[in-house]
Amino acid sequence: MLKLSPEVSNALAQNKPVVALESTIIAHGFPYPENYQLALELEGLLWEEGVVPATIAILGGQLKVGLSEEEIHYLAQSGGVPKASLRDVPLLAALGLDGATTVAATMQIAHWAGIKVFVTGGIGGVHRAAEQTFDVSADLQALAMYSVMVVCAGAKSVLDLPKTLEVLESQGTSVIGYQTDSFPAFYLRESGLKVDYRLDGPEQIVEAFRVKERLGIPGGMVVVTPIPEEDALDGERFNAWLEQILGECAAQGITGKDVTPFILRRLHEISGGETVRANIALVKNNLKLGAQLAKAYCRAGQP
Ligand code: PSU
Ligand code: MN
Repeated sequence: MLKLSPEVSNALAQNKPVVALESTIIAHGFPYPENYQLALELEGLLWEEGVVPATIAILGGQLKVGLSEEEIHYLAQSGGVPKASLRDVPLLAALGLDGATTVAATMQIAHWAGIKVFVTGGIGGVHRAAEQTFDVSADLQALAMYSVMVVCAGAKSVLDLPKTLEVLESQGTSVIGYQTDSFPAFYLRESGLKVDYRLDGPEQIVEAFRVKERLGIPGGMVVVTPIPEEDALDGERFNAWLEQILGECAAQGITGKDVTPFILRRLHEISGGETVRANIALVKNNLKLGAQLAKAYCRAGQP
């Protein structure tokens, strides 16, 4: 069921750098056609860096690692490809269906394929009021299980960030700040929270990951890098938008896996595209670091 593209398969066989990308951000994270353009641009940027892109999705029940332009276009414009997290993977595969993989499912499939670096915008986590709803993203479960470095700009303050960091600590997931002491909040450079470890070079991060592998410690590592200064949003305005949208969520009874896509879409609408621009900027910034990590991992040889 695992279908690697020839490019990804050759790169992995020859110990060449590969970076995994998720498909929920294509299908549900951005409007069309920005999502399609972004997905292709990210792949292009990786190729320029000498890194093979492996965008991951479930198509016709196959766990695809490395997509064609047509497949990316299909995910971007369809609107109807369901968001696929851990619990969806076996069902979609068994039934021959399509799924746009979240961070959790992308990590799982990347791990099965042998890919060590995965770049996304922000991870899912513990939602606000989780003490009532129990809404905790399966992204955290995946981070506890699959040995992949996940490069992100932290997580949105849509989530309860202190609780998210607590869960990561409980389950033994290391959180590393790349050239930063702070845990960033996606559109904002600061969440007011700290990371436990700041590492300033990709080689150091890779070494920590390889030691984890050598010790046989399961699970991933979160590597955070803040959105570039010039692309960050203004905190006060963002918080006002967010409060409004969380109110709409409650009023319209939006729950479960619909929460994240709803918030993203409403943010894009209310901000007149500002959040889309910031989101694109931070993903590209994450991608640069991801490419460096993938190359450093290959240079280091067998763990
Ligand atoms: N956070 C974002 N943008 C996103 C997501 C999260 O800022 O697009 C997506 C990712 O695919 C993530 C998923 O894995 O939402 C988490 O959803 P849930 O909370 O339902 O697990
Ligand atoms: Mn959820």
